[in-house]
Amino acid sequence: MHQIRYIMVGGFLGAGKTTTLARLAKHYMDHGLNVGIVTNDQADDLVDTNMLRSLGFDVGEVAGACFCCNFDELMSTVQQISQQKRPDIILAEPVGSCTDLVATVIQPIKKLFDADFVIAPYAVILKPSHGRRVLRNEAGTGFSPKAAYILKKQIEEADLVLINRADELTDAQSEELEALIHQHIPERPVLKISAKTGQGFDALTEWLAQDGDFGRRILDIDYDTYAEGEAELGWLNSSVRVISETEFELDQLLLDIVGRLKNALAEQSAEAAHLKTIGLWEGFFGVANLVSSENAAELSLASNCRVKAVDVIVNARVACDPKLLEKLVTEQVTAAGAAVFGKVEFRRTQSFKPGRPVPTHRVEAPISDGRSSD
Ligand SMILES: Nc1nc2c(ncn2[C@@H]2O[C@H](COP(=O)(O)OP(=O)(O)OP(=O)(O)O)[C@@H](O)[C@H]2O)c(=O)[nH]1
Ligand SMILES: [Mg+2]
Repeated sequence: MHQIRYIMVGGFLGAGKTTTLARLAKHYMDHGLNVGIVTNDQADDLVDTNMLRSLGFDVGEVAGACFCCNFDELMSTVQQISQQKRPDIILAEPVGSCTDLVATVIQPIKKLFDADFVIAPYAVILKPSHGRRVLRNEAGTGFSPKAAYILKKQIEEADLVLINRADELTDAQSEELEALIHQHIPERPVLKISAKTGQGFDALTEWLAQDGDFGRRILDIDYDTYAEGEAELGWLNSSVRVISETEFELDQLLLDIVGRLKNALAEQSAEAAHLKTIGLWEGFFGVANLVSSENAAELSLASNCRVKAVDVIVNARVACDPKLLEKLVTEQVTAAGAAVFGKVEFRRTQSFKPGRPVPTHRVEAPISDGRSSD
């Protein structure tokens, strides 16, 4: 009987989940496998979905609530993907402020859909910038201890922790991160990867191909702290059209939006967990990001094109009040549009604090699927 391998990759906002999944999807497709990707967010207008579709992948989206709170939609999205071509692999990206995914997603799949899926090892990405500050228990992480709690819980439930951005880390820095992880969760397997360059991906795909009883580390978690930590993040998804009488560089506009927002947030001492923006026009697309106050704004995918109009989606997750976030995004996107002599039409903006997570299912003790691991 054909079972789908369910590969979920977790990790904090901006850790590199989408970049990792895109690389994994390409790897599996190059090996002749059918791959479906499921993205997730608290609202719609997702940079990730648009980016992955623009890259040519088969993507389903669960928008409006996280996987754990909308488990049925996760399963029906997988079914929809399966209607065209039955996937060999489903790659799932949970919301970066979510945790307790073993108890609320993986274990319920084992319990309710055991015949349909094989669960791959649950890999969680550690984001070096915020990961280092949180695991050092530094004051001034940019996040409150409650938001930092989420990042810690995320790695606690992992079968495998991935230290991403190895391309940027010195040996001493990645050794420090590994030591910090092991202080927090002794003896947990750790892999150093770069989702950008592909470093460490042979080892990662070997890991993910293992059959075993994975996804069984059910957290001891305080939902009040988790909910309060998540609610400290301002969330904004906005879609905008910029129209100019003169041609402009699409990539420059995207970088300018993120760069201006970085400065505006710094003035308010508001830490960005992840700012991302995609610009789409007539089949062309570019993406720009900011993953923390200590990183620079960067163009992660270049369109290399000049346009007179572009549809822009901005997704911002920042430790600040959502009203302030909306004001800053409105001002800075308008200013970036004006810099290319453009008129900016805000089509739709959703800004809010994530609500308390109320999982559809929560399994209290791991279900054994008869396979052995560890
Ligand atoms: N240098 C470097 N940059 C990376 C690497 N992986 C991801 N990035 C960049 O980090 C940013 C965030 O990556 P994403 O893959 O969008 O992160 P994410 O975890 O999906 O973010 P959310 O969905 O918002 O939680 C992008 O600008 C990526 O290009 C890496 O290995 N090295
Ligand atoms: Mg993502």
